[in-house]
Amino acid sequence: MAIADASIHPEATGPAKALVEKHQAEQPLKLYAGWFCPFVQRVWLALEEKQIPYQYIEVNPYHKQPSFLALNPRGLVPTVSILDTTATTTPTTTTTSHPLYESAVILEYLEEAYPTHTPLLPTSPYERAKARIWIDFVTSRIIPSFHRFLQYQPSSPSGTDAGLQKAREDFLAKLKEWTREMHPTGPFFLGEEIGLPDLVLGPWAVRFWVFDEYKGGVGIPRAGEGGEDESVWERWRTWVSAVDGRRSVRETLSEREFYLPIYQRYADDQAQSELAKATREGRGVP
Ligand SMILES: N[C@@H](CCC(=O)N[C@@H](CS)C(=O)NCC(=O)O)C(=O)O
Repeated sequence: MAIADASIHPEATGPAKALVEKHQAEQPLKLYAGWFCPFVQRVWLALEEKQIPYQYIEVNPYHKQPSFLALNPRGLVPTVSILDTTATTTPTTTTTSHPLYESAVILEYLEEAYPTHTPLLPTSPYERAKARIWIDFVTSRIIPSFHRFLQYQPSSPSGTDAGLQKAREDFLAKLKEWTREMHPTGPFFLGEEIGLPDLVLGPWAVRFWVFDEYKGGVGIPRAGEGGEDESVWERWRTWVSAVDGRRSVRETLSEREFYLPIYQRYADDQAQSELAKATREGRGVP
């Protein structure tokens, strides 16, 4: 059955449209993507940062076509398909395409499969493991909290609703916890160079305007107004401005007006995506 989410704009616009157009030629690695999706943006950013050749293929994951479900039975974007030239599944086959899905898994795969491309994790096993704790924190803690806040339905439209304020405070507490783990000066999470922690949260950080639009503001204090948390928020602002100014981030974003109807449905708690349902049922990220 068609759901309202299925009526999203069919293609990328603005800067992302230009990038999509540059990545239409056939490549061994295909990115099945939705222009609007922050999980897709994670992988798209990694492909851009690592300069891995890829073919961009737009998919509307709310119309679950059998050909797409054959690649990813969960029917979610991002999904990638990789041409493995070494696989020999039958005596006569020398090349096979393999699908892969789940943004965090794809990011790890790209790190391992393209070792000579720009690394996005530290070299020391201990530092890599620590980075993974905070990568997981984004998916298991920050994003569910982002969605509880976004999908919260206030009992009054005034923005003073106590439940809304609690959702906001919970979200801000998680952001602070993450920020305290950053490299002291950065500007990125791990230091001077962009890395996977930045790529996993960046797509949400550049969408915080949705809280201004629908929920009375995200609540991050302005410079100098953070009180006893000022140094944490100062570090956060440094990080956001580095991420927000990054070429790969700018070029993978569409025009804001096309995100509006999508986020409006989340803000009204009407979205029927797996993520929206998981949030309603307290299940975190699907
Ligand atoms: N855990 C997945 C989540 C991906 C996801 O939820 N993608 C959304 C678009 S942003 C989707 O494909 N939704 C289709 C649906 O909910 O049916 C990942 O990290 O890749």
